[in-house]
Formats: sequence, structure tokens, C-alpha cells
Amino acid sequence: MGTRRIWFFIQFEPHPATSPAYVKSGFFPQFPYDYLMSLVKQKYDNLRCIRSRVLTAGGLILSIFLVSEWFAHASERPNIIFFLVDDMGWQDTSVPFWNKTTPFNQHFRTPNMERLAKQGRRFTQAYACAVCSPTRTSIMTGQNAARHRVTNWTLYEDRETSGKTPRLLPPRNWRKQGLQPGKAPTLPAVLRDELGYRTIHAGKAHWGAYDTQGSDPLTLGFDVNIAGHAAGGPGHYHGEKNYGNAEAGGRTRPWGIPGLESYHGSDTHLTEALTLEAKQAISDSVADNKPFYLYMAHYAVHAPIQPHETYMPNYNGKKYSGTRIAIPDNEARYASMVEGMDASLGDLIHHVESLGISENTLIVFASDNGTLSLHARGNSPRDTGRDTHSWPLREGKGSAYEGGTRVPLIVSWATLAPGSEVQRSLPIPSNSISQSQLIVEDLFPSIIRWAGGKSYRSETSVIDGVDFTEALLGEPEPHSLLNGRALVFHYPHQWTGQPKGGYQPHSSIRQGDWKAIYFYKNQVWELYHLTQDIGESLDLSQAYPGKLERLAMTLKQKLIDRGADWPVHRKLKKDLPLMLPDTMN
Ligand SMILES: [Ca+2]
Repeated sequence: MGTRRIWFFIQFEPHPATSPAYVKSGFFPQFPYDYLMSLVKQKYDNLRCIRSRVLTAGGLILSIFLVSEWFAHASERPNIIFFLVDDMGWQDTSVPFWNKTTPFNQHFRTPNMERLAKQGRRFTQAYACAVCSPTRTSIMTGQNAARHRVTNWTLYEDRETSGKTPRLLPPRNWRKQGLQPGKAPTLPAVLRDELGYRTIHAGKAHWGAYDTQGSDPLTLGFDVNIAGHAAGGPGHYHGEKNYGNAEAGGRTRPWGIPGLESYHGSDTHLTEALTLEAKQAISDSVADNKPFYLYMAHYAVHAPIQPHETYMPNYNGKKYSGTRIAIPDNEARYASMVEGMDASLGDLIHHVESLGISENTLIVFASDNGTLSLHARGNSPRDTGRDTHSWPLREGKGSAYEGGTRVPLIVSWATLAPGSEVQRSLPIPSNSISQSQLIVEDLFPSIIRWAGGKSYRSETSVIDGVDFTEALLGEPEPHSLLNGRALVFHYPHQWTGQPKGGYQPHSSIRQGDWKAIYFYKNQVWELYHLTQDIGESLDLSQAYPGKLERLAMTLKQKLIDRGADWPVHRKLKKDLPLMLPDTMN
């Protein structure tokens, strides 16, 4: 690993010798570094941030400064549970994320998400990538998919996972090997090495391909790995089936879940087994007096769509709420998986309450892409037609449309204690809703900030994400980076063989009310006004050519700046970069 440095700027309790003028100047010829460090060693001897160094240039310029909010309140550093659900859609919950309660909100049962939303802040316009590995790599690196180039889901480093499409091949240099340890710091590595956290991985990893270092979360900054490996789906959810391993105690590639052998043959559902192990890891961390970062990345609710038996009676043989429409069998199974996932969230909240640390535990709830609306769920969920599982959004996982990328996001304290010191440092307005437009790489700098780091910069990698603390605590200031910025999506792959529905190689841009999508196969643009047309039903590219041109230019420039790989023309074997609209030629 290369040298990692975090840049903190003094904000709280500076030594008397460091006046605000000193701090603002950026030059500290008499900065009491030794005094400061003696305090660090005395009070927080186990914190690895001590390794951070002061470098000088010409003996005058101090290029790294330490100390932050975290420094002043190290004993109050929050524990963080990042609860990431797999393939959970924006509507797969009883918590409304639209401007009204929808039929799907009435169908799904997620009482613990409801509690979290009441306690904290809900983001209605949060986005991830269209499929798993790109999102998970963005969380780890803070980079946009066009930059980190893990643009599709991974499994083996020498095998293509992209679906076939007649005219195009996938990009030549996308990282089929997935995320690997290297000079770029990962989120857990920063939390562990610079801020003193114990970093716990539980569930689905899906970063590095099989037989690469990155397939093991322990190489990517985690202290603990519970059941994470190269594959992005479970062979089976049931303990009786050994979670997809052919024999109890054995391991069956590629889909058998590793590391939960003690549950093989039992009636423990995978979601529950992961929760039990995560709870133990939390207890261990508390016993060792270490703040923890738990990345609770459930395999649920990814396919296979299998029953979570405890919750099946709520859906099996029932009708959709307020209708005479029978719930299809696979939708009953799916809803039981969602409720089982939600129960895990409740179990973790109860666990930190029982340990007396809930007021000091921050929960980030998110999904990694939109809901599955094909294959195992290729049905008509409410007699409203196929592929309507994301309604009012269009399509689902893998698609360029909103159903592919818009995801639920909630940030909340596990228990409200507004008067506590730690919650006063991050006063999240309860039962509140933010319409700030966020993208998954924003989580990287934001979580570091919430963990106590002030402003994060890396010397070894570019961070595309923007710290959205302002949006967490209220409305961002007019000049905020969060206002009016462009969100960029780059999925230059065919997802499975689906010929329509936006599952073709594409790039897209969201800015303000508008969204433009470019499809590489036919080199066509679409334009939607999302505020008035959340279902992307009316293509306005012909009606508003000027708007499209501006978005297209921004998108192309951002993709070039980030070194995006392009699809390849199948016959000519040439890259096919994004083409600007015809009106610009
Ligand atoms: Ca996923």
C-alpha cells in the first residue's frame, strides 16, 4: 500500500498559540506540534492517526495539519452501521420515498425502516449504479464508475459478464478483476488506519473476482470478514441447504456462501445468520472498547427469490392491500425476504440498545441498485403489466431508467438523544425529507466526515463524491457544491440479453429537473423532465434540443475527464465514444 494521508484542518479547541488568524493563513511557523502530539499520545494512544506526519517544504510550509472535531471528542466517535441491502428498490418498502404513499408502500412491511425514517432523514433522490459491483466499488473508493472502471458486475477476472448485443462488444479495459488492494485508500482502511475504527464486513462483498486478492475483504481494509467473497449472490438462503454449498461444512463454487458452517443444516435463514454474527462482532468491538464500522451488506434481497418462512404468512395466499388482486407466489416470497431484511435492521438496533451504545451509533440505510424486474420477477406484480415493479419509476435493476438507479437512503441515529454530545455534533433533523440529489460515491467522504474526519483528500486517488453533510443537517446553502451539480452514470454494458427497457449500453446525466440518456448501440439520446415526469414516459429530446445539447456536452466532458472506457464496435473493433446529438454536428 502506498502512503496514505488525511488532511484535517483545525476547527475545534486549538492550542492557544494557534489563533484563528494563524489557522486561516495556512502557515504555522510556531505551531506547537510536539505539544499537540503529546496530547494525542497521552489520551488516544491506540489511534493510528498518530502516524500522520507533518511535512515541511523550505522549513516554512506545513503541508499536513491534524485535528478535527473528532480530535476534540475522540471518546464520542460514533459507531457506524452501514446497512446495505442488495437489489432493493425505491418502492420495496412501507416507507414512502415519493410524494405520496404508493400501492407498493402498502404492500411491503418494513417497520424498522419506518422507525429509522421517523428518527432521521430520508433522501428521495439518491442514486446508485445500475448493478452491484460498480456501486460497491464507488462506496469503497469515492470514485464514479467511469473512473474506477469496475463498470459491471464481477465474478472471474478472465470472463466477461456482459450480456450479448448485436453491434457492440463491452469495453476492452473494464476491470473484470474488480476492486483490488492498491495505492488508493478504501473507506474501511481510512476508518481503521486513520480514525481508529474496528472495521467489520458482514454479508456480500462482491468486490474482487475469484482468485484475486480483492475477493477477500480483509485485503481491502476490513478487520473482520463474515461470509464475504467474490460472488454477488447466494446459492441458497436456507441453512438446510447449507447456503448453497453441496455438503454441510463444505464449499461449492461459485455461489456457496463461505464462513457460516456452524449454521449448515439448521433452519437459520441466511439473513438471520449474518445478523447473529454481526451482533457478535459488535459485542466484541464494544468489549474491546473500540468504535466500530459495521458494513452490514445483506445478500438479501438478491435472487434467488426464496421464502423467508417467518414472514411468508403475511403474503402467501393474500391479496394486495385494498384490492382483489392475488399476490403472485414469487412476489409473496420476495416480500418475505424484504421483511426479513427489515427484521435484521431491527435486531441490530435492539442490540446496540441493549449494549447501551445506541445513542452513539449512526445508521446509514441504502440499497446498491434498483429492484429486479426481470427473470425471477418477470411477472406482472399488480396486474399492471410486466416490469412495473418500480412503479412509479420506469424499469428496474440494470436499466438506464430511474427504476435501475434510484434507491432508498436513510441516515439516522439508532436512538434519538438530541442532547448528547455526539448527536449535537451531527444534529440530524428527525422525521425529515431531503430532495438533494445524491450519488453513491458521495457516501465515501460523508461517512469519513461523520466518523470525525473533517475534510478528506487523498494524495493517491481522486475522489468524485461530495460530502453531503449539509444536506443531512438541513438545506444546503445556495452556493453549495450539492446544488445544481451533474450526476453521471456510466454503464457501457448490456445487462443480460434484454433487448429493450434501457438495459443496453448507456451513459446518462441527471442535473436539476432534467435527465439525459445516451444509448451507444443506436447512438440515440433521450431527454426527460423528471420533476414533471418521474416515470420517464415523454422523451423531450426533440422539443428541447438546447437543453439536451448542454447536458450532452457536460456528460461527455465528465466521462472524458474521468477516463471512461467506451463500448467497442463489434465488426470494426473500434471504440465507440459517446456522440453528441445530431443537432450539434
Ligand atoms: Ca445489487
